Amino acid sequence: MNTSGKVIKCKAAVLWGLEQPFSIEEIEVAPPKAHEVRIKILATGICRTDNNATTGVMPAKFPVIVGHEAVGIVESIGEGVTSLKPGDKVIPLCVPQCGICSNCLKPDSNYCDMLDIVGKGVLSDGTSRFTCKGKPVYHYMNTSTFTEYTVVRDVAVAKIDAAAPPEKACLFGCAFTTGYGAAINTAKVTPGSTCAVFGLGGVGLSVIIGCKIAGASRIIGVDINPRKFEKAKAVGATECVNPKDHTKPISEVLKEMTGDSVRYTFEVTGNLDTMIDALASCHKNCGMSVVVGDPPASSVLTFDPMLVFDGRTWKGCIFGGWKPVNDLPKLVSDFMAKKFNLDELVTHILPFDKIEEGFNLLKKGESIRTVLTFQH
Ligand code: PAD
Ligand code: ZN
Ligand code: ZN
Repeated sequence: MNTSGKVIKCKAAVLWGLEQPFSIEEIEVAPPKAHEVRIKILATGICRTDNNATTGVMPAKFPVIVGHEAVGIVESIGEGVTSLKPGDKVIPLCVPQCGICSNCLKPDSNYCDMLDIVGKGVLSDGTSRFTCKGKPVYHYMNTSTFTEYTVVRDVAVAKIDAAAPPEKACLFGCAFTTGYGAAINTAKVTPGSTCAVFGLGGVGLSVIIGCKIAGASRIIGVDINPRKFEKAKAVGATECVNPKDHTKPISEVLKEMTGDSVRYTFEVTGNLDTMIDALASCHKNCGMSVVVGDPPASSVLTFDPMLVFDGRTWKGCIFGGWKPVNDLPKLVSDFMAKKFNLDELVTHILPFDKIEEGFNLLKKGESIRTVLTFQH
């Protein structure tokens, strides 16, 4: 049935308010307006950042449809869309690439002005394309993928290889791209170096994959949940440490383990204390620490300035520093050419209406990535 230009009724997981469960509802999805694209979602991963919207750690307007790590098929396009056509296999982008803002024009910035980090939750004309029970439902991070159909801006879409398997390739919509890029683009990990990765979830394991591909000789995984160690080692960690097993600060433990030679550290938990621990754990004069975890909204961090005065570099990155419209198709091609293997990252595949179960696995620390699949 040709649905182009028509309102589509479909299932979506709506969050009606903070700390409320996902409610599977029938929603209406309006046709795409100018420079927008309507996408049929095939598979979507569950990321900590989605959970952060349910708790208020990340700003969102309610009611909202969250989700930002997906693969889908373009169902229809709005006026003026030239880069995409119905049938294209795509990844919706939480970090768009408009190509014309001052940030997109800088070769080394991916902080596109279209990024919705403050949770405005609407498209360019200031409105939403979703309604449920007569009420508008807000978008999230330009993507909103916990729904059978979504509408996004055309600058927030990367076209990928039609043969890419959705339940793995969706990880290019966030976890893999973010973690791998943090190691390759942001830290620029050097061959033979020693790295430490704090937080061994889907993003942290992707940092490990990046460090390994960059040629790091020692990669230390750090997590307070030892059940994460086996997977971390399977993707390239050479050893793992639980800070709870030690009375000394983790920076001292790492210094002793390595003879003070940790060159790169990555904070991939989103805890403020861990950001300081990761900074203190890299070499005081030539070390670099990268903040990947989302700091809680409106949080303030106090730290000893000697940590940076001594010579450490403290950086952060959004979406691994990639320019996503250009770079994601290439990353997916590298995946198809078997440059990296994402098998270890996807621990659970569930049907979409088991979304609540998927979030419980994340909260209990039992999953790396749960991927939800759709039966259209
Ligand atoms: P996850 O919850 O799957 O993994 C986080 C891991 O950190 C878990 O294994 C925890 O056990 C571990 N952890 C928690 N507290 C501590 C601690 N104090 N010390 C050591 N380990 C700890 O999350 P994820 O991998 O989906 O995401 C990780 C972070 O990255 C999270 O903050 C998320 O919001 C952020 C993120 N950032 C970007 C970006 O563009 N910068 C993109 C995607 C996700
Ligand atoms: Zn994410
Ligand atoms: Zn831009």
